[in-house]
Amino acid sequence: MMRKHSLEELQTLAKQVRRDIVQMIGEAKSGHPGGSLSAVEILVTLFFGGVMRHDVSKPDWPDRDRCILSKGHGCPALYAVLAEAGYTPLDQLNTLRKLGSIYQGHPDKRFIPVLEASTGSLGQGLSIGLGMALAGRLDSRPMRVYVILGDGEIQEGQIWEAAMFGAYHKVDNLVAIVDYNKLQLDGFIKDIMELEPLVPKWQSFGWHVIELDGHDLKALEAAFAEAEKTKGRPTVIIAHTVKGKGVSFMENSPKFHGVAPTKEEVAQALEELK
Ligand SMILES: Cc1ncc(C[n+]2csc(CCOP(=O)(O)OP(=O)(O)O)c2C)c(N)n1
Ligand SMILES: [Mg+2]
Repeated sequence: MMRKHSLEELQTLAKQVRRDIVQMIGEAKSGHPGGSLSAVEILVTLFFGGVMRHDVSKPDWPDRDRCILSKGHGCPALYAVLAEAGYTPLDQLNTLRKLGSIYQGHPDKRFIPVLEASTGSLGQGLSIGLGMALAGRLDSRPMRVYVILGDGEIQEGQIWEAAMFGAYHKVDNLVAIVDYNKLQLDGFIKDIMELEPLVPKWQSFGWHVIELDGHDLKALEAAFAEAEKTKGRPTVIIAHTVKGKGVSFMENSPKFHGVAPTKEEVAQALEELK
C-alpha cells in the first residue's frame, strides 16, 4: 500500500511533477500545460497523501481506490504522478505524444493498463466513476472513486445527469473534484458561460460540497478525509486553482491552455521550479 507522505515530501513531489510536465510538453512541442499544472496538488495528494488506497505492486487489486482524470488533456500531470509512484516508466515521460509512446496526448488504457479509464472526450468521467462506485457498492467493496473535472468541462450536460443520479442513489463512495481554474479552452469561464453560483448549484443537486484552495495540500488532505466521513451523499470538492500554477508566464494565461513552451521558456520555467 502506498504510504502517506509528509507535507514536505508532498511539496517536493509537486515541484518534481511540475518539472516533469514542463519538460515533457516542451519536448513534445504540443500539449496542455495550463490545466496540467493546475491539477498537480490534487493528484499528488490523492496518490501520495494517504488518500487513495493503492499498491504499486498490485495495480489490479480489486479493492483499490480509483482515480479518473476526466479532463484527460491534463494527462501530463497524471503521467508524471503515475511514473513518480512507480506504475509507469519515468524515463519515457519525454516520449509524450510521440508515435508508439504509451504516453499519448490523452490517457489511453490500451497503452497504460493501470489507467482506470481512457478520457479526453470531456463530460464523461463523472458517469464512468459513478458506474464504478455503484459497482463497488454492489460488490460490497470498500473502494472509493475520485473523479477530477475541469471547470469548463462541467458545462457539459452529461455531468449534471451524473450529479443528479449520484445524489439520488446516495453514492457516497464517489468524490468529484472540480479544478476551478476559471479558464477554459479559449478564454475565461465568466466570458463564455459562467458557472456561478457553483457551490449552491452542487448543493441543490444533493451533494456535500467543500470549497478550498486547490494548491493547499493540507486543506486537500482534510477535505478528502471529510468526504470519506460523509455518508448518504457524494462529495464534490470545489478546488480554486490557478491555471499554469508555478510558472509565472503561464499563470492565468489563456494562451497556455494548449500551447507548448519553447526551449527558452522551458529553461525559464525549470529555473522557477528549482
Ligand atoms: C467533448 C469535448 N469537447 C471539446 C473538447 C476540446 N477541449 C479540450 S480541453 C477544452 C477546455 C476544457 O476546459 P477546462 O475543463 O476548464 O480544462 P482546464 O482549464 O483544466 O484545462 C476543450 C473544449 C474535448 N476534449 N471534448
Ligand atoms: Mg479550466
